Amino acid sequence: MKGSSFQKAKFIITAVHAKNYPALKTEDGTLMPEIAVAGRSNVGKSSLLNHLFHSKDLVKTSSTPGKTQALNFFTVNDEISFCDLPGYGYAQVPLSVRKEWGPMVQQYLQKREQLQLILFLFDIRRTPTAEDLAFFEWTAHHHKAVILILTKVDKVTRNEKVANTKRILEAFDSENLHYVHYSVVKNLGNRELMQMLRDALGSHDNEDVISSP
Ligand SMILES: Nc1nc2c(ncn2[C@@H]2O[C@H](COP(=O)(O)OP(=O)(O)O)[C@@H](O)[C@H]2O)c(=O)[nH]1
Ligand SMILES: [Mg+2]
Repeated sequence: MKGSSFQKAKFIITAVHAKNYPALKTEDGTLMPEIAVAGRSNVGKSSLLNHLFHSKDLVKTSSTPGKTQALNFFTVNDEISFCDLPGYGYAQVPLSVRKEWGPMVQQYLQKREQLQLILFLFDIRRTPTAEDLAFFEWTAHHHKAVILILTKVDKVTRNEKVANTKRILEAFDSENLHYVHYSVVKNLGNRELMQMLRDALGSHDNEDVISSP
């Protein structure tokens, strides 16, 4: 990861099945390391990607949350790829559609060998439910590095921010969990997150550092 920001972001493809995932390669022919963005519907996944990409609408944000039931792939600088995962936990999505979510995301986590890092987004105003904890454990189970991104911090006071962060970290109960506070609206957390991404992908050669959850 050379630059300090993501220029030249491109939308590549929408896919549901592994056979349609794109094989994205850098100039020298190696697979691009991939970063997946995961979390509940409406938590701010697409907004975060647009913010990282300095783009207003490359990634569609949802006025009807939970509608996206597919994986969307992007590249930046022809160097790194991103996958915007479909969100879980939106009650108004029909059960038939919700049932497809698990196998789709599970398949991705299992099959995507170039997946290096999962950005797990969590709304700072919420308390983790059993569903959130199950999903979080699921990602850890696949031995991928995870960064917890606490989103929409512009919606809480300073005191709430401290108290909520403590409560959320306790609920996830994971040692060495890297986390960052984020607000797209107030432009907070971007620099810290970029540094964390650089650290995570920069240690590419060192399997131990990359794979420890
Ligand atoms: N206040 C505030 N709203 C946000 C922030 N990030 C996203 N949103 C809003 O949250 C809603 C869902 O965002 P979206 O990115 O579509 O969530 P996704 O379903 O996880 O992709 C939209 O109305 C966004 O404008 C943030 O940092 N602060
Ligand atoms: Mg979205």
